[in-house]
Amino acid sequence: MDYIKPSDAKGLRGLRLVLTIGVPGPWGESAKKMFEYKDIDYVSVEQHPAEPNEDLVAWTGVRNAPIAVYNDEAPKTNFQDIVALAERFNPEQSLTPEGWDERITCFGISNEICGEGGFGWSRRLMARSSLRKRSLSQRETEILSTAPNLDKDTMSRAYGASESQSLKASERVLEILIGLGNRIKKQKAAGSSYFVGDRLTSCDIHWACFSNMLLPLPEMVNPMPEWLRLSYADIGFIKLSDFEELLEHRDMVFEKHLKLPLDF
Ligand SMILES: N[C@@H](CCC(=O)N[C@@H](CS)C(=O)NCC(=O)O)C(=O)O
Repeated sequence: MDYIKPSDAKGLRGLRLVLTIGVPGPWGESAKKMFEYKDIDYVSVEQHPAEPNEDLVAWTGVRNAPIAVYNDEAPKTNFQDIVALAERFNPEQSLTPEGWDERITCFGISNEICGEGGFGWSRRLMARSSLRKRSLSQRETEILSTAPNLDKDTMSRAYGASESQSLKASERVLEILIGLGNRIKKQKAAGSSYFVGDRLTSCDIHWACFSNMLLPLPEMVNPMPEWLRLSYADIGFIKLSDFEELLEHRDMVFEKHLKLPLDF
């Protein structure tokens, strides 16, 4: 993927999407896939993980990614605002259910996946502790030694959590996976392969992109750094075999609706 610098993006018009360079950040991938699905063009702007990104902050007021900036509008960083922007640009290929109940369910599911305290957020909390707690094989130690020296202070300042949230991160992840798994089983029994109704909506894309933090997509379609793959795949006491339907769902979503390989 070609990126431009924030200082160059600032003077442009149209849609500029700030993304973390070199990694499939789940929030960023979801934003990218929503725009791709709807054939909405954007210019990719670089954000460097765990760094101060001063030029980005000077332009948008925000240090991390994704950030969607359209013309002179306020930068959009929240997953829900990014879906709304994509819907505005291409309402025909809608990713939002029409019915009231279905819409609330769709955004509720996305909030469980992408919201503060949700799946991605809690997986990040797990990652901060789990790899350090268990003993690593020699191969794992070698792989982790290739990880860049990310500024841990910047990250813990950026993504604060209470002590109980940190302690309960794995349980919260499990709760969400069980909820999502039950939902997809119910939908399948009613004849649908999607989380809501009988067609693709934004929460399906959110799950497909965030599922990388349960089981990363294979190297061939997802050439992410090995150290990050190790961290994304480290799910502690959670058993992958309990969530086969969720992995089948993401494979179906990528196969039918989204482009692979991932490009970051
Ligand atoms: N603002 C997003 C969450 C963004 C987020 O957590 N971004 C992470 C992962 S994609 C990131 O930028 N990490 C790199 C960094 O913080 O430097 C939302 O609320 O939907």
